Amino acid sequence: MERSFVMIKPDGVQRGLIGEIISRFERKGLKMLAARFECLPEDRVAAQYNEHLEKPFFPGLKTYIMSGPVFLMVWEGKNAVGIIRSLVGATNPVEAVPGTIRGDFAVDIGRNVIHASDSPASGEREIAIHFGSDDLVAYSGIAESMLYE
Ligand code: YYY
Ligand code: MG
Repeated sequence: MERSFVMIKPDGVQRGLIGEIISRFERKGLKMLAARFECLPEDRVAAQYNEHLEKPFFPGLKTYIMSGPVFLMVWEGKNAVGIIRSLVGATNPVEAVPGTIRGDFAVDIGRNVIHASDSPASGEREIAIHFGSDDLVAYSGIAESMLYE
């Protein structure tokens, strides 16, 4: 099983999309392991986006991510990282296909509603930035015997 770190960004929270996004993940068959609602401190924003620290868009990205509360989650499932990236859609909403979260709800690249890990390794790295191992709830999903072949 793979795990992915997902964050509903301040625009997604303020636009009332938390329930809509969780619902899409639940319907797909993914399993939530942890969640937290908070305003992020600067050090964790920098750690999460460490690959982008030197990019010209980083100062604006940091200000935006810290502009209000975010909803952090850990989701698990077979191929969870790739499946969540396909539910989320392309980074730039102009390229995000309708039916994806960004395709349905976003317009600007700098206000694209949601973050999701781009590989299993970044998933584990990003989970460890925001959650301790005690925060991840272990339980069996009763639908898994029907979901997985
Ligand atoms: O993983 P993903 O969120 O789809 O895109 P990244 O290339 O990792 O960029 C992270 C984040 O930075 C993106 O969601 C919006 C913002 N960003 C931006 O504001 N302007 C860019 N030209 C590229 C990225
Ligand atoms: Mg990324």
